[in-house]
Amino acid sequence: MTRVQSSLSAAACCLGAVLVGSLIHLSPAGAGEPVVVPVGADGVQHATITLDSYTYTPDYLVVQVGKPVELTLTSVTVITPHNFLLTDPAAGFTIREDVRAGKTLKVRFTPTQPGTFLYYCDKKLLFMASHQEKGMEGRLEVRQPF
Ligand SMILES: [Cu+2]
Repeated sequence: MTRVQSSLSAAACCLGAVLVGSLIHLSPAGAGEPVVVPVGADGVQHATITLDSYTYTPDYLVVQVGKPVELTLTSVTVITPHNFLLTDPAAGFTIREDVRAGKTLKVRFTPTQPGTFLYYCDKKLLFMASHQEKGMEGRLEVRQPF
């Protein structure tokens, strides 16, 4: 093998590693362990979600129906803006909030029916995959009181 062929195959190898790496990054919503949100002394279910590029942590929350939920959304990015969409009017929430780089904000709602709902970021650059497609989504499971 000549030196040129050798470096070409090395480059192809690296490209393959990068592709495999990005495929592994695309995990389904709620791939993490479910986090059961406790009911605070104030009767509110408080949880914090960290936004990064391109993840929510945790990405699987479990709450009880009929009790208020307060989510603290904290972005740890330096530049990239993200958002948080969680919408199902019949289930008690219509949330669409921009969370700019480094910012924290709170959203509050009371889930009115059991089910599993997706939260996700729909930001995208022209011609690029959306943040959701890059893995930025999570699962909210609303259960009967437990
Ligand atoms: Cu995003």
